[in-house]
Amino acid sequence: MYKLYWAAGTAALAPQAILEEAGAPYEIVALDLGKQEHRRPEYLALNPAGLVPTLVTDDGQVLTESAAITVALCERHPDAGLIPGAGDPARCSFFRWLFYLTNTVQEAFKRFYFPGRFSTDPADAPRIKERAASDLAARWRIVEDRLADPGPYLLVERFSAADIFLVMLATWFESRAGLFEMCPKVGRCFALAAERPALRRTLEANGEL
Ligand SMILES: N[C@@H](CCC(=O)N[C@@H](CS)C(=O)NCC(=O)O)C(=O)O
Repeated sequence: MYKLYWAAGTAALAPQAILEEAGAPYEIVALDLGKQEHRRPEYLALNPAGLVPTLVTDDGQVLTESAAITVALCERHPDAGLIPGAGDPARCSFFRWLFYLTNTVQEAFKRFYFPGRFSTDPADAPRIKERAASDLAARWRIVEDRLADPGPYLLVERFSAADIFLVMLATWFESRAGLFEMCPKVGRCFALAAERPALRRTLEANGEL
């Protein structure tokens, strides 16, 4: 049985959705970030960065980094069909978009929500946040262009875990309606993904539906 160290509305959503898609048994270990439970020594022993999520596999491997966990789960559950296999030309595209989302879109969210962490001078926070907001808009537009060409998914007709990652990040946008107005193809991808029972259950468990 997998153990997912989790908090609602965090980067644990994508791994949780993949576990649901795969029908893999898992136990949630809910962490209260407000109580700094992710900074306790027993959690830091698993995830030294003190961030959520962490996955402990059924054979005892400890995995961190939501995108890495995403790939590992997809490969451990190939029947779920969420990642193109070795030798499939769509695999490069899968990694391109998953890494773009985690390195570029997710990165800007961090500056947007935690601007104080990006300078030693608290007075810089408003400018850091302002810049992050414009970066987020520009970076989502690149996703939008991809989904318009022709979509509806990042791998065109094929739903994959990259779309699950997209859904997770879309839930973080300050105004979901605002994101979908700016990026209607992102809205279409989100709506299609949310029709999947596993995604629906996960979004509900995270208070996102
Ligand atoms: N790159 C990491 C980032 C994880 C991350 O930043 N998690 C946030 C929640 S979404 C967290 O644990 N925040 C608590 C904190 O920063 O103190 C991943 O994708 O797993």
